[in-house]
Amino acid sequence: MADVYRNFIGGRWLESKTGETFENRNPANTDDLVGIFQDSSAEDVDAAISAAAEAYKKWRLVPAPKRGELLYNVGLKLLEKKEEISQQMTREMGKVIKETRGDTQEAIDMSYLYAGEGRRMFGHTTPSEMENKFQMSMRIPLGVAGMITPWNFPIAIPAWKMIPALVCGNTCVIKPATYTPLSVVNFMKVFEECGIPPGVVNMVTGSGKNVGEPLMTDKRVMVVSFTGSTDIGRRVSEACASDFRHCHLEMGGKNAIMVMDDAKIDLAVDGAIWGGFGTTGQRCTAASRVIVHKKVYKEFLDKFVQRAEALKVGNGLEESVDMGPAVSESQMNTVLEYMEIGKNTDKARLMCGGGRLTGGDYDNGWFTEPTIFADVEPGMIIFKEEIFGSVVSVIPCDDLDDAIQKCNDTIYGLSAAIYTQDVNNAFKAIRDVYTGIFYVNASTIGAEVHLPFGGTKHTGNGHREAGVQALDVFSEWRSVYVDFSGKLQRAQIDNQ
Ligand code: UN1
Repeated sequence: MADVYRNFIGGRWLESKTGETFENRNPANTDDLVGIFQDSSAEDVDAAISAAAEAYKKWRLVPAPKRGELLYNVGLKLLEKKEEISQQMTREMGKVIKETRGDTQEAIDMSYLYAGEGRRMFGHTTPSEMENKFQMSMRIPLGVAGMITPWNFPIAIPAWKMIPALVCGNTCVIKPATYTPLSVVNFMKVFEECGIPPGVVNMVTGSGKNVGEPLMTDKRVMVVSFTGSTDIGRRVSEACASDFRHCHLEMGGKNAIMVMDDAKIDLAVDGAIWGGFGTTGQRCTAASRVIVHKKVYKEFLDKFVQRAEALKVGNGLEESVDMGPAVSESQMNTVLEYMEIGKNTDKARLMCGGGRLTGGDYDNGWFTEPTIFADVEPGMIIFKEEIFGSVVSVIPCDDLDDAIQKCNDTIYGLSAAIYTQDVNNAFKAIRDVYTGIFYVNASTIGAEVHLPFGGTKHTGNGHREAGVQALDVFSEWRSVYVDFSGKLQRAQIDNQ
């Protein structure tokens, strides 16, 4: 019998008031029941928000360096449990163990980075235009912060959101993705073991409709941080708009690698394989388009296809496996549909893959083939839409200008990359590609926690997570004027 996991509310592990549960199964082997989780409702969300609101009264007054120390301990504890957490993550999500170790490491990095931020969180002091007057700006917390997180980075993304929120003095209610609640349960246990006060972090599992919706609409939740689809992001934005509550949105991508005629082709192929098929293509930053200069198009394509065909697909717990399954049956079906669209509607040239992997152990999981379409053109559906699976489109281009134009020809703006040996090409692309993240001679994936993460256009709403910039999501500015002149001093008037 699989373990039953409960919600974490006010420092206690509680069953949902609904009495309902849902199953979480291993996408590489659906006979493997990972756990049973609470199928919660608005009532549970209400309890979690109440606990967070109560805990906020004290947590906001804990000195930020102390909050930072706790987060440092969270990092140490995550490190201690890294292997166990990563193994369980592969089991519930499917991506290969090397990558889940990276996912856990990203949460550790974030904890260390923000532990230090507890002693910084810089404001400004400025001279006054008056005599005997002091002024400064400082960050203040918002209150209860709500987090709605995706399944593709089951602990890294919760850490990107919760760690900065906590250091700023907010308290948190998180709704994990229904495919990956165990990783967030593990995260909550780490907080608990590090002695976080009851109610400072809370977790409610369940569906978007029954948990996500009440969380985003509750007026006590002062900021909602969401990562997921553009459609749900729009809904979060609308839910917060009427009360002017803050929201931070991190949504889709249709990221491109540009390969110029002077590129090191083998290096570019490495990047296209890693960016296209790493995490089974289920990254917001996945390299789902590769735009290749016509002079090296054939050479690149031949090598790329050869490498994709050699990828070992299977259960991500086996160290030698390169690519795991899709996270779920429905995600697999979406990807299979795009493969059909590529073949039949877009009529792109299928170079390899194009379907589901079947036979033997594959029949127990949601495995798709590494798939490459060539001669893809702007206007085709597979050029435009985010697929979130093991499908890469290769697009020919005439020169750098054409490549940049095609790279920018998308409603999204998360990540992009260029492979070139020409520094002029590289800087022109850095300037003219309109994305939040850009790589030179590296793939579209691989962001580090101390730089801002996020995108332009339909990818985001102007915010960034990670980096020092995440502080802006989870705090507000207060400007403070201290007049020690003992008399009325009127700004803009008395100093003229
Ligand atoms: C995502 O693409 O969904 O940049 C997150 C990376 C990781 C995070 C990716 N550090 O590849």
